Amino acid sequence: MNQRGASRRATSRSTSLRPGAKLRAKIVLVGDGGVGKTALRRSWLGEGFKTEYLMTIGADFASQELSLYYPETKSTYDIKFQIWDLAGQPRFKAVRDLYYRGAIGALCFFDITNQESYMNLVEWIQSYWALNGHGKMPLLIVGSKCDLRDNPAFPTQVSARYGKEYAAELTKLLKRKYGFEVHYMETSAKDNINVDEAFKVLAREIIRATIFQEKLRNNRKTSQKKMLTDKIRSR
Ligand SMILES: Nc1nc2c(ncn2[C@@H]2O[C@H](COP(=O)(O)OP(=O)(O)OP(=O)(O)O)[C@@H](O)[C@H]2O)c(=O)[nH]1
Ligand SMILES: [Mg+2]
Repeated sequence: MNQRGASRRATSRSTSLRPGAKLRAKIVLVGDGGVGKTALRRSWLGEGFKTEYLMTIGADFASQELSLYYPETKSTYDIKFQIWDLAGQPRFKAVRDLYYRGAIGALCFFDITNQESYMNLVEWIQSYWALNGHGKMPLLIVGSKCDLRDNPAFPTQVSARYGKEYAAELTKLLKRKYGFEVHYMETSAKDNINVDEAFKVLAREIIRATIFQEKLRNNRKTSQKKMLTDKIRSR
């Protein structure tokens, strides 16, 4: 994918969220090389599972729509995900960094059989927030390849507790100010476990954050208006 294509799509962000209107949401899939980002994307799009590893070069693009009922507003929202599946191998860093701009959601992966990929998660999250142009935006922590959980061929594993605690810590830091929660989910592209759910949970948090930001903007506008009216009255 060329850079012009990347930046053109990066700017396509719908700022208001109305039931019936389509929310275009650019999302990125990030995490170390080989953690299973492409496999999960392919599985969600119904493209099947491949056992051989074909690393992503730079980034791959796909789009997919989903409708989600959001109980808090009793409304259904249509979301068009523009999915940027970024290359995780270190050699692609420079080109990869160009693709974050405009992203309002991320699936941040580690492989449950690879402790280093868990340790590196923090850097992936930092890059996403630093380079998307909007700051601290929603994300889901994905513990991938859960079909290998407790498989004796993979003796070093990251326990679910680590994923859950990490997500809970981030939620504590972010929820009050940014309005969304961070969840942890274990997935398997191979056995189709939690594939739809991962994208749905991310969609829900993007909706939650967007509604929260809209409320903040409206409250700010109302209090500015009130200040102005009070000033005029007091003259
Ligand atoms: N057992 C198992 N293997 C998986 C799963 N997901 C991916 N794999 C395997 O892990 C390897 C890497 O998967 P990819 O999806 O290409 O990894 P990636 O994160 O896209 O890697 P980069 O493109 O290099 O960043 C492949 O051999 C896949 O078959 C899974 O859910 N279970
Ligand atoms: Mg890939």
